[in-house]
Amino acid sequence: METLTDERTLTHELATRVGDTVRLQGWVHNRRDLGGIQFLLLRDRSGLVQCVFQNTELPLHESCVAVTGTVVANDRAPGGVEVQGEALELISLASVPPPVEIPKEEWHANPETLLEYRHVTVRGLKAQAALKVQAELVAAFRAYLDARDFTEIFTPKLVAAGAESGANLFEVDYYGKRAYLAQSPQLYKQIMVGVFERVYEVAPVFRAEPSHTTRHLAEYLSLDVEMGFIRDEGDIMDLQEGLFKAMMTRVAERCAPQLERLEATAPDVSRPFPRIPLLEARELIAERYGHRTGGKDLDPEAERLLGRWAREEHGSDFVFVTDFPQAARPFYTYPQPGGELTRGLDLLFRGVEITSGGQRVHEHAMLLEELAKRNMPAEAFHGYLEVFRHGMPPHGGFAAGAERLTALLLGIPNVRFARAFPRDGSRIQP
Ligand code: AMO
Repeated sequence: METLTDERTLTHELATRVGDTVRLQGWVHNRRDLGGIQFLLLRDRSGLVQCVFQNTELPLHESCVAVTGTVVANDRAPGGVEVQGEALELISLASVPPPVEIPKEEWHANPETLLEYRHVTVRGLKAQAALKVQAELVAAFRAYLDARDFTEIFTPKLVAAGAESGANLFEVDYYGKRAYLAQSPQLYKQIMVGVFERVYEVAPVFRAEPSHTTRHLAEYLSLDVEMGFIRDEGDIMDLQEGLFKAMMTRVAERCAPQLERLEATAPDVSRPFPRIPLLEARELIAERYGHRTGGKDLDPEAERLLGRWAREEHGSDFVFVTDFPQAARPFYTYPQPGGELTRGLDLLFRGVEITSGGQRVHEHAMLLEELAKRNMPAEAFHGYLEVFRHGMPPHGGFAAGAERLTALLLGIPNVRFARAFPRDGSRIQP
């Protein structure tokens, strides 16, 4: 790899540099003073190394330093090598200790404190590992779709109407008029099918979620896909299955240190993802596990049990739930004949919903009917509706929340720790 600063060595290169004199730059991750001998645990973007000094005063945690020294093998040192420090340069001194001890970052123990000081605690190795895996997931998402002739799109986040249900919209004063923060790029990604046939978007969306849960954020990164000229929603499931398999495979290949840091294992994606209609899923859960769900959807416990069934019976951490009833889906979902069910579906990962999607209505008259059924005003969707009078192919798509996906993959108990600066009902800083 090309190095930007010639004389700088990264900690991950040290195993092959035993005997060399190197110059490292990074942060004081930890320090220990045993009288005449001092240990500085140096952190750079590639990892950690122990540097040993004599009669040297080490600066506060998180100070930026440069260490010049000799690389020596040491079985007892983390990583099997350490650096015998010869010179310590102070690049940027920390003037106060960190608000939380970064090496002791523990999400279960003190989540509120960690989030309050997130601008500093986000440097912790677990936080860093989670965000690195997320970046890799997003890169894999783009790579898979680019290779299949999808085009990345960029749609507005200030909108005149909500695309999903109205309840959780954030209102904005838009030049004296009422506007909203986009809940999803749904309507725009469909419109863009008329341009590119196959599109995707990676962008934040906003939901004024009323309840405080460990799986909901007020702002999250939505990974959106839409594809035209499909046969039916089966094509959308095939696409999702291929995509998620590719994303999981890439993380397994490229993120071994991060997975290890978080004691996580990438899922085995060698088997097909089972597909089960919602009503069948509800019966199965009632019969097999004695859990009966009310309402029109699956409750979190039902999702968890269905995830368990998929794992036990099909060796899969993923399962599609298909044929959702109309009452549980937005107006743009393609209805099945008879008026009860739709071609809307969810994908569950490890017992939690990770995507929603399906086939969409592409006929103008049918769209008007679906809006009317839900008592939604057609005027609010004027431009969108207009597009369906200009030739739209059968199409469908889906969206995943990047933080939820990252958290489930890594076993992170709270989705907030899968976003650098989470927003929720009680937090807008840092
Ligand atoms: P839906 O509203 O189900 O569907 O959202 C899709 C996926 O986004 C994630 N998600 C969230 N993640 C974090 N915090 C939240 N508050 C939150 N809400 C949702 C979940 C969910 O599965 N337009 C449709 C998608 C489509 O049909 O293409 C939509 O937005 O992972």
